[in-house]
Amino acid sequence: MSTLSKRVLQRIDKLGFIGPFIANTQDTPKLQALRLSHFIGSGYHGTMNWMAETEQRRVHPNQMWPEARTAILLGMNYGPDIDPLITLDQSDKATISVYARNKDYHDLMKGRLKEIAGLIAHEHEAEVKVFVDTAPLMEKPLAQLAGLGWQGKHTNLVNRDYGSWLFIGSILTDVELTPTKSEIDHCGSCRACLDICPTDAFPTSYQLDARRCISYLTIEHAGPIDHELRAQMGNRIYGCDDCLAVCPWNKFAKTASEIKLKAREDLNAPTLTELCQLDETGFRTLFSGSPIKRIGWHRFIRNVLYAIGNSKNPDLIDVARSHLDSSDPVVKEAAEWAIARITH
Ligand code: B12
Ligand code: SF4
Ligand code: SF4
Repeated sequence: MSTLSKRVLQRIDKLGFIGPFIANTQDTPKLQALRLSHFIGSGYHGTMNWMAETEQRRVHPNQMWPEARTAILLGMNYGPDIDPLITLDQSDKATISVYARNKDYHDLMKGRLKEIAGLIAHEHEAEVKVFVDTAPLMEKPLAQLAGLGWQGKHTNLVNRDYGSWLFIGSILTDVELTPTKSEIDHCGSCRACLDICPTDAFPTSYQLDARRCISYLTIEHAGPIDHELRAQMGNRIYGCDDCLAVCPWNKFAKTASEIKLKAREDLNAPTLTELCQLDETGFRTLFSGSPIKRIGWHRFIRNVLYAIGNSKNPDLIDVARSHLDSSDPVVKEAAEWAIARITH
C-alpha cells in the first residue's frame, strides 16, 4: 500500500483543507445500509425522493463505483466569528444559517478537490472522482471511518479540534492507500443538541426525522409548511444551526480562515422588512454565488413571511400585505397566515 506524496500533502494544507483522512472503501460497515434503509423506510427523508431513488448506490461507495479502493476525506472549516443564534430573539431580524452567509461551499470545495485529485491521479496513475454533498455517497460515516470526526447525536460529524463547523469533501480512487485510524464517539452523556431542537426533530439519539428539521423545511421542502411546524420555525429563514451551535465541542472550534466562508456583514442580521421587499431581480443579485439562490425567490419569500408571522410584530404587517396578490399560491397563503398570526 502506498501513501500520499509530500507535494500532495502540502497542497491539501495550502488549499485550506483539514486532513487527509483515509479509509479503505471495503471497510465500510454493513450497519450503514441498515440505518439508511431504516431512515428511508420510516419516511424520514420526506420529499427528498432522490434519497430513496439512489438508496442502492448510497449504501456503499463500491455500489456507486465498484473499482474504488480508497476514500480520502477532507474537511473545510466554516466556524463563525460571532454567536450564530444571536438574532433568534430579535423580532425584526432574520436568521440565516452560518453555512449560507457567504459563498456556496459546493463550488468552492469542488474546484480545490479536483486540483488535489488531479495531482493524485498523475502521481499514482490512478482513476479519481471527487464529491461534495450531492452525490449518492454517505459522507459522514465514511468520514468517521477515516477519522475526520464522529457522528454526534445530532447526526453531524464533530471533530475534536474544529467542533461541528465542518464541510466534508471526498476523493475516491482506485489506488490503495494506507488508511488512517477511525474516530470513536465522544458524546458521552451529553444531549444538548437533542434538547435544543425547536421542532423536536430527533426521534432518538443519532437519528433525524428530516421532515421536522427546519433545514429541510426551509431549503428542501416545496409547497406550504405544516402550520404546527411553521409556527416553531421562529425567524430561521434558511437552514438551522441550533443543534450545531450548542455542542460543547465547539468550545475548541477555530473560526474559518477561508475568506469566502466568513459571514458577509449584511447577512449576519438582515431585517425581515428588507428581505420581504426584494423582488426576483433583487433576490438574485443579493444572493449571487450564495447557496440561498438555489431555493428560488418564491420559496425564499415564503420563509420570510413565516418569520414575519412568528415575529408577531405589527410593524411588519404592511410589508407582508404586499404579497397578498402574489401569483404563487404558497406565497399568497404565507402572507395571509403571517397577517392573521400578527393580528390575532
Ligand atoms: C440529506 C442531507 C440533509 C437532510 C437530512 C440530514 C440527515 N441528518 O440525514 C437535511 C436537509 C435535513 C440536512 C440538513 C443539514 N445538513 Co445536510 N446533508 C444531507 C446529505 C446530502 C445526505 C445525508 C444522509 O445520507 N442522510 C441519511 C441518514 C440515514 O444518514 P446519516 O445522517 O449519516 O445517518 C446516520 C445516523 O442516523 C446513524 N445512526 C442511525 N441510527 C443509529 C444508532 C446508533 C446507536 C448510532 C451510533 C448511529 C446511528 O447512522 C446513519 C448512517 O451513518 C449529506 C451529504 C452526503 N452526501 O452525505 C449532507 C450533509 C450531512 N449536510 C451537511 C450540513 C452542513 C447540514 C446542516 C448543518 C445545514 C444547515 N445549517 O441547515 C443541516 C444539519 C441538520 C442535522 N441535524 O442533520 C453536511 C454536514 C457536515 C458535518 N460536519 O457533518 C453534509 C455532510 C454535507 C457536506 N458535504 O458537508 N442535510
Ligand atoms: S438543524 Fe435545527 S431543526 Fe434541524 S435538527 Fe438541528 S436544531 Fe433541529
Ligand atoms: S451537543 Fe453533545 S450530544 Fe450533541 S453532538 Fe455535541 S457532544 Fe454530542
